[in-house]
Amino acid sequence: MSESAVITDPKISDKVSTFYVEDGWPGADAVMAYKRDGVVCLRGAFGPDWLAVIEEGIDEALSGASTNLDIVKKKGDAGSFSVSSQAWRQVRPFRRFIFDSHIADIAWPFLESSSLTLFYDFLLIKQAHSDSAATPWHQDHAYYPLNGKKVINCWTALDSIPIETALRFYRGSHSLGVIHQATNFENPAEDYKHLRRERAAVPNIDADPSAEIIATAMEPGDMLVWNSHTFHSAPGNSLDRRRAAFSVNWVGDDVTYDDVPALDTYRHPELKTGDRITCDKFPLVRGIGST
Ligand SMILES: O=C(O)CCC(=O)C(=O)O
Repeated sequence: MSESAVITDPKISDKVSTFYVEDGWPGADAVMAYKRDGVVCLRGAFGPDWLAVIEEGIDEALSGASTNLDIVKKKGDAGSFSVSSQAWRQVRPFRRFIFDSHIADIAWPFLESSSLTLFYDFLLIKQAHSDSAATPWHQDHAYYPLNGKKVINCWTALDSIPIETALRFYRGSHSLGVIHQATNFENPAEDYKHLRRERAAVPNIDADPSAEIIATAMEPGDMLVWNSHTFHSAPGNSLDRRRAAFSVNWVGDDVTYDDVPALDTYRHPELKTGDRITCDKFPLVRGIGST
């Protein structure tokens, strides 16, 4: 696909509500749009200085500092994609960004919570022509051993992301009140490792005429904020350049632990069902302690 390609799927509209740094945010209008749609975009959330800190972190993470790093090249693709999570404890620049930038101040109002707890960070790099590295429809919450609704993903674009490689959201799906099964990203035809069979399978969102799919092009430093119940997906990277993002995931005061099988990133051996999750691994960053 060339860089001038446009989305041909008429189902996808450029309707993610967008707010600008000059407006001072997140204001009440941004929080209201997030509550209605389950996602908003904050333009220019981070400038070149903070983006440089993240890039420093990426260099460290990819040179061995991140102990939870996967680099995958799908069959037939020229480029690989890399994911790393919970790297903040090993990667100092990621720690700086999470604790010293204004990201917590932006995130906290969306949760309408007395506290803001760091859940984990996530680095996603789709190298040029990782064409098959598509992200299937999923709800982040399907992977979490958590109960509660105050869980958000703050996803900062590190590259220009035209709409054809942008994340897609099922508008308002956070309000459906159902967590579906987790999808196996590596092979969506196979069951996810920690599949919860009692949950409903992910519906065919692309074929559902009532599902409104929204997306938006992004520039470096723009940040999406979405709820962990919101369905989203993304195509592979068919461009001739990198498409990377760094996300920070936060929880608020209605969230408790659910002691079920899940990836180690999201679990803590000492937490029991019903516990608040705030601890060394999931530290309190704003507000009143909840342990
Ligand atoms: O950017 C992508 O392809 C997927 C990102 C995503 O789904 C996530 O961070 O939860």
